[in-house]
Amino acid sequence: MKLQLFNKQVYVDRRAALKQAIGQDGLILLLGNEDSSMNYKDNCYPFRQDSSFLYYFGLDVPMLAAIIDADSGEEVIFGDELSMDDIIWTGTLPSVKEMASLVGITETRAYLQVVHYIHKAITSGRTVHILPPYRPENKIKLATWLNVSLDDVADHVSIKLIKAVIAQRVIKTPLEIEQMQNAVSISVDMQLAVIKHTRPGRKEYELVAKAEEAAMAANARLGYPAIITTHGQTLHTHYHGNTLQEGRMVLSDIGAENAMHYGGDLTRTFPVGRSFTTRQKELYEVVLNAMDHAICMLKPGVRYKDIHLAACQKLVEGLKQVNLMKGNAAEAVAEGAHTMFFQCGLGHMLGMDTHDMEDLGEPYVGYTDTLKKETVFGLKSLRLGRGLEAGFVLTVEPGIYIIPELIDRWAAEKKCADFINYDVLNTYRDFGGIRIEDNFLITERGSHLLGKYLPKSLMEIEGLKE
Ligand SMILES: [Mn+2]
Repeated sequence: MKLQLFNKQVYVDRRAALKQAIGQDGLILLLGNEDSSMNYKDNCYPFRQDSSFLYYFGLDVPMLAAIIDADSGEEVIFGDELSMDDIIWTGTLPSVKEMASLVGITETRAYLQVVHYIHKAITSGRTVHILPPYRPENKIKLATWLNVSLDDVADHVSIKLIKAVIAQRVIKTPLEIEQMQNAVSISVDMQLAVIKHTRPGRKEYELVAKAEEAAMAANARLGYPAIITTHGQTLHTHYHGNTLQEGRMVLSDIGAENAMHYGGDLTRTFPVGRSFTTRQKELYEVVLNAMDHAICMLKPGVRYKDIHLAACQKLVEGLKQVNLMKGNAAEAVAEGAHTMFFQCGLGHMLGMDTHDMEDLGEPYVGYTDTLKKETVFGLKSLRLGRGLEAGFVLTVEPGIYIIPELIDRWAAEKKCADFINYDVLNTYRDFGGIRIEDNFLITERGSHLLGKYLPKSLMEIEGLKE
């Protein structure tokens, strides 16, 4: 097995920057992931290393942990050598020492020696900085090693470390941008394969197969489970058993995770048959106009929340044109009337994680000490609100989702009846949903579309189907 890594200096520099951000203030403990069983111990999910561990230590191998001593500067990787059984069943690997040297680390210890380091630090009153665990096995380890209950692990998470890691990872370097360009371009190829395979009579899962094939053929995999559906109104459905029927649209939200674990996240909505119906065309244009408006606003200093709200207003203006909404567009957005159609946020950070660093906490990744996430329907699902900075990579993904159950609920309450034409809306009950999503790098002056261009206008999409 060959390990895929950046140059050693990349990791040395990243850790040096982290040490500087933490200052002389105790131990930084970063846990890698271990293999996770699917239905019995030896049948595991595909291994996915923790992204922060990958960022600072690069080693895409299960059962490693690492410590950075912010006081002494010492860096240690903890891991066990393979047993003969490991070698027989899963093959060989370089020794822990050899792997550590690939990322500029000379000190290595057996895995459980990490406990000794932690205890020593705690007994001498030093801080042990940890990130919030999202896997049960790592949570159990932390509880055991720190000698606290599982419920109390959350209280021992280091906000200082969270903020330092986010500040570093959120600004993508040219090396990372190159990886993301690659991941998004593979995602484009996946989308093209799906669109070209779409025709009446086929099943949704046949399209999922095309997406997986295109990813695997590029030495990538899906960064998140495919959303390929003729019921696009369900934002994150993973059911793929429907038959594609003429007259409906397919919503395809898929993204590659490349060999270096950087990801893309693209969505296109297209007709099952050759062309969109008139209603589909009209609402597609509404979403596309909102998207174009949002893209024009992308630049450092602008709050993403304001871009989200501006996009919402564009959606309302468009929905008024087709008589689904009425009244003053700004007031409609202030009242939340648009959330009948657009229940989620405009986008999120993107990187090694599809929702980049969401494990570290949305309040720190997408918001700040002074800008907190709102709790109302709609804005509670906006993962990114803060002011943009050059080097951010994010998604822009407006949509219109016609959810019959939501129509009935709101109509019964006469909710936002000054802004929504319920009689017209009821004739759209079977419409489905539209989402269009691309990925952008924020630059000094504005933004840059990542990856190869993926057709998105009505004409371009229909052109692909000929
Ligand atoms: Mn997305």
